[in-house]
Amino acid sequence: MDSFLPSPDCDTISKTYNGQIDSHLVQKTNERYREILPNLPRGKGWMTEHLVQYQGVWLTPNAALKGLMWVQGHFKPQSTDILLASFPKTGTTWLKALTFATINRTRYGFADHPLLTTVPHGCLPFLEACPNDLDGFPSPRLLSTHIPYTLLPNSMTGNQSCRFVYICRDPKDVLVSKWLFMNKLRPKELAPISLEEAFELFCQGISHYGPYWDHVLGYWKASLETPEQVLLLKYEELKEEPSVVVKRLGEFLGHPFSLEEESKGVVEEIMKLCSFENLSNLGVNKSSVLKLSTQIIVDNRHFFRKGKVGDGKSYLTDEMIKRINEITSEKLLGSGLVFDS
Ligand code: PAP
Repeated sequence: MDSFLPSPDCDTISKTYNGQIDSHLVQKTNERYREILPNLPRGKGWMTEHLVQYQGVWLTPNAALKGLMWVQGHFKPQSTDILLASFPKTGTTWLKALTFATINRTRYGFADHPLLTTVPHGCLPFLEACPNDLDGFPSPRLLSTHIPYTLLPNSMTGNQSCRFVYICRDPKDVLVSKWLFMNKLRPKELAPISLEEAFELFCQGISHYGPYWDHVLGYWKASLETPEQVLLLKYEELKEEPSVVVKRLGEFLGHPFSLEEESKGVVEEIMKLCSFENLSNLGVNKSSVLKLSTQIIVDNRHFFRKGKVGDGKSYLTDEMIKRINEITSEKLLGSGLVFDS
């Protein structure tokens, strides 16, 4: 069990950069980081003061950029790795819970399951935060990432490489969820970011790991090209037919539910355990915290807000809805991917 619960906090990055793992590589990455940082385009940050644009994606200048550079340069993937990939606020927490429960369903009982005492983010490592602490992990390693598919090193993509489960969500719900969440994490000395401002930035693609549409399209195309390696799920379809999606997830991961399991209600047990109602009411998710970095500590309860489809629209004006829908149609045109609302 313990091996499944490494600290997912970004301090491990500092450990890396302090040279405890491979001082030569650390030094090289640090030098490269210091060299490129001043020349990167800057945009307004949601949680931090600024974001920087690196290889077309907007990142926090410290942990996210360093994490990406480290993964690109030095991560050693294994063909059995399972990556849960997402753009922030699209359903990551739920996907982590469902996948962790699905692949470990014969290992843990539902009455004393780790998810009852650990926030889903604490059940598996975040790749960008601890890429070096993963070597001793038993396979298959279950990891999570926010890195866009197109920026992953070749060693991680394509046939015979890692498998990815990607979750995406209607951009209006993502924007609003992200705006509310980021303002909670925004340091007190920075004025809160208004919805109008967040909307403009989001539409311009300036948000962590944005542009959102590029992020989604990268994984969508990969799911079409290599369906055995990349499974794309929508938050909305999970809401509508969770049991169908959980069964698909089990099959994709090579852990299909047997008829016996189905008749015993194992799929339903997993859905119940991972439901918004259950997780959001657990003591650990009501009152404990998750340390994302030395500066950023998040109350677990912030990962569980409403968990509804379409809630974003109640915050946005008609013009905002029209504009974001137009951008979405334009960006996804011809891709075959649609968001219905
Ligand atoms: P993260 O990027 O901080 O990990 P992520 O989990 O991707 O966030 O998304 C959070 C959203 O998922 C929240 O949506 P909301 O703001 O619109 O409410 C959160 O409420 C929702 N969520 C979290 N857990 C669940 C769950 N078990 N079932 C359904 N939705 C959930």
